[in-house]
Amino acid sequence: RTLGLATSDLALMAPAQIASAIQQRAAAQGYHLVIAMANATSHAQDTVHELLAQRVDALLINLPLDAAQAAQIQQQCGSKPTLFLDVERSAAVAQCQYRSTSGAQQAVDHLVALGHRQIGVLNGPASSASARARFSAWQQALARHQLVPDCVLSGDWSAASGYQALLTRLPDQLPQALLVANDQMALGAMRALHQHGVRIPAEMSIIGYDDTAESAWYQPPLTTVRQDLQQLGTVSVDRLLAQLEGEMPDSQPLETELVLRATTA
Ligand code: IPT
Repeated sequence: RTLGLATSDLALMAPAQIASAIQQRAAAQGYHLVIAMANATSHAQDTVHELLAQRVDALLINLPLDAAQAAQIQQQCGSKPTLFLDVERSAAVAQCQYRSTSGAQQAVDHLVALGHRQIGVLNGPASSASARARFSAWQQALARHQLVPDCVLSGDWSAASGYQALLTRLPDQLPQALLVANDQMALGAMRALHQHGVRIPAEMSIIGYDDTAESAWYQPPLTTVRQDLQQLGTVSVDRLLAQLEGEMPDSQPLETELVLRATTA
């Protein structure tokens, strides 16, 4: 009784914490977990092949995929139950994902309520379905307040890329507030701002995305859109096991929550 997890780079905080939660839930339900990790150059199909070669009974796919790629992977897995964690919402495959719209709206409403009108965004990589979903959700949320992004930056999810992105705007081309697509890039952005003496939140507000375990320990503690990664692990294993029992897949989105800490004012 073995489950397989194909995952994005575990050097990133969110995928690592999701994998940890999945492993815990699988063990609690009496399943062994095999992990195959993709890297920057590998193809999703090769990562999935590694799992299939180890005769797993069902697969969790936490790789960024568009709808067509997901359909290919689904086909590659044949009759084995599969569940996708990072895929275009429109894909015709079983999914376990956070809703991207509500958290973006809450974050934008919070900044607007604080009086901010110049709101910038720091996107994740364009190759990622979830990064694209977050960006379009922010745009829609801003449009409801007759706003467009004041500046559009992007990174590759790493803290280093968040740091580099902010350097392109420092010292004085900064928005009043910045929506960042994940907490790690927010960490790097904050480092660049500290280096230039920009006070957070007095001179610039920041909202991250994920609420990984470290985010409450940033200086100042990070306000962020929380995806409960422990819950994601639990629910994804339970949904996959239900499929193994022959139930119809449940692809209901999970709900995010804005966690107010100390980086917005
Ligand atoms: C997504 C994280 O939100 C982001 O921070 C980054 O780590 C990315 O994964 C890596 O692929 S969470 C994913 C389940 C959409």
